[in-house]
Amino acid sequence: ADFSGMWKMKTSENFEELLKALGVNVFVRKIAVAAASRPAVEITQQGESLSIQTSTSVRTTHVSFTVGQSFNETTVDGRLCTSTPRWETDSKISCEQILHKGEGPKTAWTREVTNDGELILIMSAGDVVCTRVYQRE
Ligand code: R12
Repeated sequence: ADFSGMWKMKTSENFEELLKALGVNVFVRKIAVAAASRPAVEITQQGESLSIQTSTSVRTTHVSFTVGQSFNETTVDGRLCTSTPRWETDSKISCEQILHKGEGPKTAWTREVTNDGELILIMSAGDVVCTRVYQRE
């Protein structure tokens, strides 16, 4: 599947609940939720290698990885982790995260491009699942 493009978010469910499950305090949470309601996501892909830049007014992250190879990133609340991405289907990447330090709920994400050309990002922390749907700009 082709993840490349500039993506804009259409819907988001449970983002605040996700941050709450990660222990983000209410003050930071409100700011993060507001900022994350208007993200700009740019993905470039060459074969199995993806580069994903996610920009908001308070935080921008950039990850580059090859599916099948572990890499370092940060969890959505900014903690360093090792991530292991794999193909769940030929259009869905599933990634488990292991914290470098400390404890917290188990985190993971999946990114899938659907038949109708939407990008679905699912982030989880323990039992809490956040679903964000993007369309190409
Ligand atoms: C914290 C600090 C910050 C944030 C948090 C804790 C903000 C995080 C943001 C995340 C956005 C994620 C997106 C994901 C996506 C936009 C704004 C949570 C700044 O301690 O859609 O891919 C300092």
